[in-house]
Amino acid sequence: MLGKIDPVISELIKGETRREKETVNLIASENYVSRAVLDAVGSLLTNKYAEGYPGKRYYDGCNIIDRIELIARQRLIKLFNADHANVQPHAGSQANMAVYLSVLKPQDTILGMDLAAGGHLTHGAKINFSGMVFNSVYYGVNRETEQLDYDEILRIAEETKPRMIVCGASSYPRIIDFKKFSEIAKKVGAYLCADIAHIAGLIAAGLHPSPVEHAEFVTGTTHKTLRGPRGGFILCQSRFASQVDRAIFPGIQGGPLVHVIAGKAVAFKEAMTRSFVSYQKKIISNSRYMACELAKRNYRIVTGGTDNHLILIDLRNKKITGIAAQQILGEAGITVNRNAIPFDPLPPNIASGIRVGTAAITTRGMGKKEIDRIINFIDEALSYQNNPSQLRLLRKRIKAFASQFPIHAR
Ligand code: DSN
Repeated sequence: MLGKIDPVISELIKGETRREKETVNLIASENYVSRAVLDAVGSLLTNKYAEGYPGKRYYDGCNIIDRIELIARQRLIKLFNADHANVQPHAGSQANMAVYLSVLKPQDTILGMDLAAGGHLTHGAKINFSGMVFNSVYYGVNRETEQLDYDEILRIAEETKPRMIVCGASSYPRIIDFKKFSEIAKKVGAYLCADIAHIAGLIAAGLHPSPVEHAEFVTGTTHKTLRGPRGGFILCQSRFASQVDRAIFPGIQGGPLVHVIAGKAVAFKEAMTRSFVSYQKKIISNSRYMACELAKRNYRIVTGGTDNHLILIDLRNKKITGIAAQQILGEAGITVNRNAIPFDPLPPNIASGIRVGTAAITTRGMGKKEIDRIINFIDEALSYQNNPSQLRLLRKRIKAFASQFPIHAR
């Protein structure tokens, strides 16, 4: 039907499907959903307006939508053993915004991880609402270990007296000690918000410590390691439930995306299975193996390794910038993103490193054997900086390799 009505968009979707099949996706924040999630997201639930919450909607005809949202909420609560869940945030950014607005006033101080050290835009970057509305201050990582330094974070917290501390990261490959963050927050009288967007799947599977018992607020996205549709969520202690819900609606959002909420519910169900736990274990073992093998080829791995799904690679000894590596790997059919490394001498749009992740390739069923091949491909591609004809040949080989693996989670 789409092909008849809008052949242009139809062809573009087919093109993107081919691209996803024929390339190797190492973007740490991406994944492939199951057919079941796709079915829910592509359903006619997109037709329905449902401003409000189950039982308190501003539109009629929401009885079925209410059931869907309640199921999504209950599953999320069970998955993370939380008091209260809100499944309406359109993305992680809205989840963070709603948490801040639920208990803070403009100009209050928030202490978050510096974007340049691995934090996220919404953790107080000056170019983001979080740094415009609030007085944002930052912690980073230790110059020697390239890891979080909790004594230093305490020192900064005592000096800056934030109303809220935000922990969690976009490119941090190590375990985050949420308990220590909560002790720091308690010492300075701050709320703690843990943004688990990247590691939600690992936490759901019990493979990374959970922040739920330590933080008043937990935010996340559903589409990274959690392998659901694109979207956000909030977990909070019961005493903040109504403030958080009001901050989402009517605070910053109107009608929720009900088709996406249904997709989230399906993904939460999938995340409760034993096969999901095996999948998450495989993500970590693949990531550790990849970091080790890259190091053997003289790639400098930031922090010396990884505990989660992602690896940060410092390319300075390879005499190539992050942006150049991203471009050349992209041309070869390996998708990555350039990434600042801690204390990066280059600006973030150029960057000295790349970030790679194993969530997506693990969904496709890849393991050690395939990772060996991918590392060979990376090595080859980076050596073809001035050799477009070799790069084209390599692209064909990568296409043949990638096309053997399905792109739907099963
Ligand atoms: N853009 C996401 C990432 O790639 O990490 C964070 O929101």
